[in-house]
Amino acid sequence: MSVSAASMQAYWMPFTANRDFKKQPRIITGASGHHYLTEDGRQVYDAFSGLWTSGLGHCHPKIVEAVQQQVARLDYSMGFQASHNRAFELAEKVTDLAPEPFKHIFFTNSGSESVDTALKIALGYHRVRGEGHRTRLIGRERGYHGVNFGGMSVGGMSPNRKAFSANLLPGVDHLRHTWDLEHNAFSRGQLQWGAHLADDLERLAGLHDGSNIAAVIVEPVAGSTGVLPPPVGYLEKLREICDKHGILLIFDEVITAFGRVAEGFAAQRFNVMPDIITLAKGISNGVIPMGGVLVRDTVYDAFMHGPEHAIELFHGYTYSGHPVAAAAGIAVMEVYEEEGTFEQSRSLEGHFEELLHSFDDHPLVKDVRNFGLMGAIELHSRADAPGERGLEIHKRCFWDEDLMIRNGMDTLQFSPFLNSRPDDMTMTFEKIHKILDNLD
Ligand code: PXG
Repeated sequence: MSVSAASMQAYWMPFTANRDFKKQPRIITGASGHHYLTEDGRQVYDAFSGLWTSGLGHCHPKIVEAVQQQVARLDYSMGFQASHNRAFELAEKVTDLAPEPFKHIFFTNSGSESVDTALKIALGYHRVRGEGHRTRLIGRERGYHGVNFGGMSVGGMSPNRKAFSANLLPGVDHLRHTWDLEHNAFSRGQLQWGAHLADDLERLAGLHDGSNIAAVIVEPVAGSTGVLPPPVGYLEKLREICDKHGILLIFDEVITAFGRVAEGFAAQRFNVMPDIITLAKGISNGVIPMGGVLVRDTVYDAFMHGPEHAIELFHGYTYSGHPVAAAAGIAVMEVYEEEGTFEQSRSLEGHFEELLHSFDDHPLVKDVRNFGLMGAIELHSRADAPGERGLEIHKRCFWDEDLMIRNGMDTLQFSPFLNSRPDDMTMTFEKIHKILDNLD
């Protein structure tokens, strides 16, 4: 084994059952294109494209070269008070790709940082405009907005909140989630039922008075919770209620941006424009950690007042706009354009949907959901052992089928490459069928 027993103990792995993992570690030592290389020399097909991160595949030559060149030319420069060319170049490329009103981007290093940055920008925006009383933040049940205190507070995944319950931000409410088996089981694409669930925002505006609410944050398609597409008309309704009460609408597009739903941003796919967009993952194809917050002109302009020698937003990270991450991002944006990645992504949607829904009648399956190249198969849990069946499938995929998938408890999640070969997608689900057919 390439990892020593001592180093195995030294590393406390994130979001992993550490003791279970360390009994039979699943170690990756390389990657190329659509495969990982394992330490025992196997090629494992990656059906989750990293962690929703690597839509273009692993070690894309153009991105690798851009990173290699940049790290030798400028490894790091201060990002406060001075900066470097690459961050500005990437900012222009991303804002060019973004919907019309989004002309500015603040760089972060992860989705979690993007979310907390977005919440701070929203609070700061109201304050600079003389509406400092707008302090309440609204998230949604089953939402995932990362693991920092802001994102955890507006997030709605119970296990992530449980241990920190008393320390979450005050003044946060949650909209109801949109999952309802009675109305939406085995849905394909957007849900036909549930637009009215957006009225929950009107209820909260009535309860607190809309003038006290700073922002609402939602994932346009909820990802981590197991892919919950929005009901038809739901996002439009949220937009309408936000406008009525002067509330900022934040789309958390950490997963949905950069082609996952066949457009630069889900805002474009759904034709609903938020005020702030958070992003990460696909901005650098996962190659170097990076995230960002896109804001409308009106939001940026609101901060650009007061003495010009004064800092407008007291916020930033040592590595905001890191030159090597920015170089990766620039190469990634070029590849998206040169290879027609978002069109490729769209052309795969139908095949992906059919493959996922070939599980609709399986006795172990409770629900199947998909949107764009995001898919989930939710299984019935074993009595008294929620999550066990999902983890077992993940492990069988890895060891027996040379396949990497992700399970969130008993929900199997799929995030195919944006440039997948249709045959590989078919092979992926044939293997899943084989495993499910031989599982208790
Ligand atoms: N917002 C959203 C919508 C996300 O999906 C984050 C914020 C946090 O990003 P960082 O970079 O801080 O991890 C995420 C991350 C999964 C899975 O299995 C999802 C994420 C990360 C890891 C696994 O669904 N999303």
